[in-house]
Amino acid sequence: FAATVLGSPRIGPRRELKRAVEAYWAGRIDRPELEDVARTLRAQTWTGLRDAGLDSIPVNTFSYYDQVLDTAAMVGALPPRVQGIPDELDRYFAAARGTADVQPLEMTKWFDTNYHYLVPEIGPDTAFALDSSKVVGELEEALALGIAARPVILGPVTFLLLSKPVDGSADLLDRIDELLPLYAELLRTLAAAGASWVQIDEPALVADRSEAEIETARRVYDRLSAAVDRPAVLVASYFGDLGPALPALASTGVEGIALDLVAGSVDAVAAVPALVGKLVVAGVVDGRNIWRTDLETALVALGGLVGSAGSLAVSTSCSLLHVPHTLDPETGLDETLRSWLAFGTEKVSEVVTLSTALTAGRDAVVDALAASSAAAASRRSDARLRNDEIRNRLADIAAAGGRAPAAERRELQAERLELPVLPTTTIGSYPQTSRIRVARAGLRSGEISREEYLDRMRAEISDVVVLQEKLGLDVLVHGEPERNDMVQYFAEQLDGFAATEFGWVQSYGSRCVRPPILFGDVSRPRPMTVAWTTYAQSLTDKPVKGMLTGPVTILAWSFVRDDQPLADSARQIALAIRDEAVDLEAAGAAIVQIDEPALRELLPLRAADRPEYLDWSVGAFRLASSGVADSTQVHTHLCYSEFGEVIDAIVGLDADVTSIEAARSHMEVLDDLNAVGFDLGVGPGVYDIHSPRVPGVEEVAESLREALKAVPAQRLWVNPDCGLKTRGIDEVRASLRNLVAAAEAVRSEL
Ligand code: THG
Ligand code: ZN
Repeated sequence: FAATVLGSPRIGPRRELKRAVEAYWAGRIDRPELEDVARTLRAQTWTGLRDAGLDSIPVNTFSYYDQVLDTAAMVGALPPRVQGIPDELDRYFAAARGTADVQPLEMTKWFDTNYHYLVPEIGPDTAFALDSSKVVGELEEALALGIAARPVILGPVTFLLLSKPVDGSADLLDRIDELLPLYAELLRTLAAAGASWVQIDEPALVADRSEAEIETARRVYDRLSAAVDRPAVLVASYFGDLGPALPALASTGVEGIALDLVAGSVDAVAAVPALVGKLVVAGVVDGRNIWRTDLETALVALGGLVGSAGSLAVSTSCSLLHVPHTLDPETGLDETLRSWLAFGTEKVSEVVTLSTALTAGRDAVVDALAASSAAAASRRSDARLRNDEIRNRLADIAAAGGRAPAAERRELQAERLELPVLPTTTIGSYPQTSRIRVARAGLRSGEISREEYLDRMRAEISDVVVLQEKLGLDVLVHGEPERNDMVQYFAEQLDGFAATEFGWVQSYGSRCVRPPILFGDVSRPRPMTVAWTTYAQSLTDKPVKGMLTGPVTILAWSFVRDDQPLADSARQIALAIRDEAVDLEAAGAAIVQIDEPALRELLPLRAADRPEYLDWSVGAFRLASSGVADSTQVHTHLCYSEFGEVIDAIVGLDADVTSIEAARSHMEVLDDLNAVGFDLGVGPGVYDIHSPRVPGVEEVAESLREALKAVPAQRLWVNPDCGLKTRGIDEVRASLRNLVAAAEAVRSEL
């Protein structure tokens, strides 16, 4: 084949799947209705890809929740605690979301994206067994529609590397020989059902892998390609270069290898002679960003591959799961900006154009090439890409000094704030109630005026402040009713960013985000949060924290410029956040919190690239946080539990107080921080906000006593482990009451 994509968005152009799945969970629709929505979406996706001109179409990229969970179900590796649930779909959703009696699987980030997959648990008792019904079902469904379907499955190496060993299991890759026969049988079944190609995804091979792991991958694909009665095998890599895994895969009998030529480079290909016998699927169209491809540049890259590959197909760099469905309904975007963009559908057209250029010659696509070049030229020359005032300010600040040493700051802040030992606080957001959602929708539809909306938000803030005073918390927040998604909220107010109306991207399960588009130099036309914080402060004598999102997180959750280093974009955002922090301080805030929950997420997949990343990301945070006086306390919040790789960066942030998601692994994180000499304020979350369960007083107190073994009382803060926006108000009230009582109890023991 000559033109394909590695996968498609699946949530639906109007989030049809999200709505259907949530309706099914709520019991509002039954299973046949859910399946009907799913089948219709799949058919639309496939026929759309076919009609656009792709000659090989990925299937089984649909999922009711997550493709890694689908794979666990396919190989019989759902956790034992859900095995007793008789209905197969209920069992699947129980593993994904939990039930009253059953804990769900853990969720974690899919490589360096903002997509989350469910982490399969594999123990000594996991008995792998093939259930190919989903993938075969989708294949047959597509073939019946006359689609040239190519089933996509997650490869066994990546599946095991992403899974979590439980119950005493250790190196899961040792289990590969149990999985191999299942994959071989699956290939036979798919061939018998009519598949001529199968795509086996092995993205784990673009991260650092040991020689033994690469050798395992080679052996796996030697074995699978030696099987008879199988479709042609395309091993797909994405999110980086395969490095030493490329020659290993090329030495096997697989027919094709897909390469990410956006995150990776074409140079690697020429160095691997064995590729001349294979189909190289060239991922030259960026599958995870929204820029229109410069087709001339892509043609040069493709040209560079011609002698090195047996044959060549054009594709996206990865699945289009990470971009919105289509640019079509985005009528609100500035025309010029719109002409620079390509979402899912538009990227498919680019793939077809490039493929046509290769097979039929440039003349067949001159108009498309000219349009692409014109868009690229328009983007390059747009005045919004360069704001010299901002660039000059950044150059000046680089020379300016930072904050005083932490110990000096601590004294100044203690004097100013007069907080008790073990101060209590919350992370920032309070429940997004239906009242808040109704008001936001009303403002959008024009049903209520801007003034009315502001009044209602002030009423929410007032409620939250009164609640916190009643509970006896020491450091208050305004509750963030005005923010739906924090990144969207800031991006909407910064120049250099654009927002979409329908640009939803799946984040996990039925949950979606609408990443803003960072297209130009960033500046802040006016304060973004000051009025809300000031209003909250006017209602209380307790300190109210100003709440900001950090530059790295804003960057990580946006579609970013690809015409300058991420580090440069980060510094521009940091400057805007710095200005906001300074304005908050000038308006009276004694504490400013700058959250960086995504600091870990952007960590490069290859260790060699990490020092540079940590350097600029920490630098951006410090730029954002060092404009305020030494007497103003800077807080930050980080919310993931795997701190290992960024532990030094946490020290580097130099925030006066760091709250972390650690309800489950409390002591480990504190010990790790101690080990690297961290001696600033720390608030290890004392209860898990991801569960509706209300923690008891004694339970929280015990957690604090544990923490006090690792951290002196003078440095310890008491807080939940994350924002409260997804919780119900009654749970929050009860949980925080217990949190305050526990802090009081432990204080009295000191
Ligand atoms: N914002 C953004 N990215 C994120 C998070 C975020 N990535 C990591 C983590 N947080 C993901 N968590 C969620 C949690 C909830 C939702 C999305 C991602 C969610 N979304 C609404 C939905 O799908 O119905 C839509 C929200 C909206 O209206 O904007 O509930 O916090 N950028
Ligand atoms: Zn958090």
